[in-house]
This record gives sequence, C-alpha cells and structure tokens, in this order.
Amino acid sequence: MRHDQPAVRGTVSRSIYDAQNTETLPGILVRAEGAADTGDVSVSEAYDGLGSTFALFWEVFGRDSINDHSASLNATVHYGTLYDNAFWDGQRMVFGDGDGEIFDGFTRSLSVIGHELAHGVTEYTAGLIYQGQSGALNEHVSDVFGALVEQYTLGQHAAEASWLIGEGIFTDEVEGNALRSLKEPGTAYDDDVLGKDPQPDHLDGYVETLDDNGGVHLNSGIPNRAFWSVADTLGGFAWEQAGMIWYDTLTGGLLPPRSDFSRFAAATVESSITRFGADSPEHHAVLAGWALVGINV
Ligand code: ASN
Ligand code: ZN
Repeated sequence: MRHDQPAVRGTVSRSIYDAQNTETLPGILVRAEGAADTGDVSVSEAYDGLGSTFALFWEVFGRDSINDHSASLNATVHYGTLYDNAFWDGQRMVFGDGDGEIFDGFTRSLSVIGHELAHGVTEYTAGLIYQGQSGALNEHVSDVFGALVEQYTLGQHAAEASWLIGEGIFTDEVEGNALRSLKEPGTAYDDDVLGKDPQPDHLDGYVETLDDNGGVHLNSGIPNRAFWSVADTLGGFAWEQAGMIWYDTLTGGLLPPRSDFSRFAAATVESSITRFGADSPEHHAVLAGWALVGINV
C-alpha cells in the first residue's frame, strides 16, 4: 500500500510486543499484522483478542478501532516479572504473566483484553475521569465492552453468557471464577487468599474510599448490574440493544468527563429513546435496570 493513501476503513492493524519480563515499554516487536504465529501462547492470545475486540467495534458499532480512524492496536505481553495485572497506558494494552500463585497470564481472558482496549475507546470519546463516580463509570464501560467482546465472539445470547470479567485467569489455588461479575457483583470469588469479592450491587452499598481512585473497581458493580439487567430483560444478543444504547451513550457527546451515576443513567435513557423510541421496550428496560440498583432517572 502506498503510504500517502489512507487505510481502508475497517482493516485491523495489530502489533504485539514482548517486554521479555522487564518493565520497559513497548518491548520488542514480535508479531505484526498478518505475520505467522510465533509459538508464544501469550502473543497469540493478545493478537487474537485484539482482533476479536476490533471486530465487535467495527462490525457491530461501525467504529474503526479505538479512535475511529484506524489506529493500530498495540499490546505488550510478558510485562514485568510475575506481574499481577493488565492495563491500558494511554497508547497500548500491557499484560503481565501473573505470579502463578493467584493469577495465571492476563491474556487468557478475552473479556480482560476487551476491557483494556475499551479504556482506549473511552479515552477517545467520553473521556470519563478516572476518579470517583466517573472513574467507576470508566471501569464499568470497560467491563461492558469486555463482556460483549466475549459474547460476540462466542455467539452467546445474554441468557447463556457468564457475565464474568477475567474468567480463567485465577490459578487452581484460588477458589474464584473471575475478577468480577456483571450479573451478580460481589460473587465472582470467595477465597481464603483473596477474601470475598467486595463489589456492591446497589447504590446503598456504594464504597466511600480513597483507595483505587475512590473505589473505581468496586463501585463499577452498581452500573454493571444495571447493564446486565437491561440486557437480561431484553434477551437476545446483548450487543444489539443494550450494547448499542451504551455505545451511543459513550460516543454521543452527552456525557461530561466528570459524569456521575445519575448523569450517565439519564444519558442512557436519552440514547434508548433516540435509537429505539420513547416507550419502546428498550426505553423501559433501561429505566428498570437503573431502578434495580437504586438509581432513579
Ligand atoms: N486492570 C486494571 C484496569 O484496567 C488496571 C488498573 O487498575 N487501571 O482497570
Ligand atoms: Zn479497567
């Protein structure tokens, strides 16, 4: 392709790097778009997971990569030594291998890969500030699209999906299914090492804390359950109605960066009306979903 010609919209371009167990980013390029499998499972999982995430955004929402302008998708694997997390650093997804005691590799879970990439989408769109309620919403949006990537890739209806984030990343030592559950926040794990999953599933349980940017990974349970409820009420494929409403909300210019739960909820109601009509089943499902978690619009 000539370099002065723009890429054809909807064409994925991935680059996977290997940090070789250092914390130097991006590391060395090990697999560019179209290149063969390297034999490294983490590299393949990251490459395939980015492809699946790109496919959801493009095929369902018509979004061409995180910036809607064909940005290449970059990921670094084998970050750090026994590193127990994955994150979006503003330019790329970064995945640790886990310590082998609690966590196995973070590329194992498609919902985790979708979650990290969705942080990129949020950064380019609503720009929800990663603090307090807007931070919990930023986390929530990543969990929503993380779950949807998995469901879309597996062709699952809302009713048959696990609604878990990070299924399969705990070792056998941990008695836990996953990091979080959108369907039943607070039940993803209950274990001697980790204790009980502390996510609230209702506004009454909102956690006031200075840790974790104001409990962004805890309070996301509240909107997460609202989203699950909307998808569950409507049935079918969650990305077709519930997911579409949330995507419209994220990208429609209705959300200030410091939106709180009520502002976000009101925006989803507005988006449901715009796309599906006032008094539509979608409109009513959205109202009911927020009411379930104590947020009245
Ligand atoms: N895995 C976490 C996340 O993406 C990393 C973090 O705390 N930002 O939310
Ligand atoms: Zn996150």
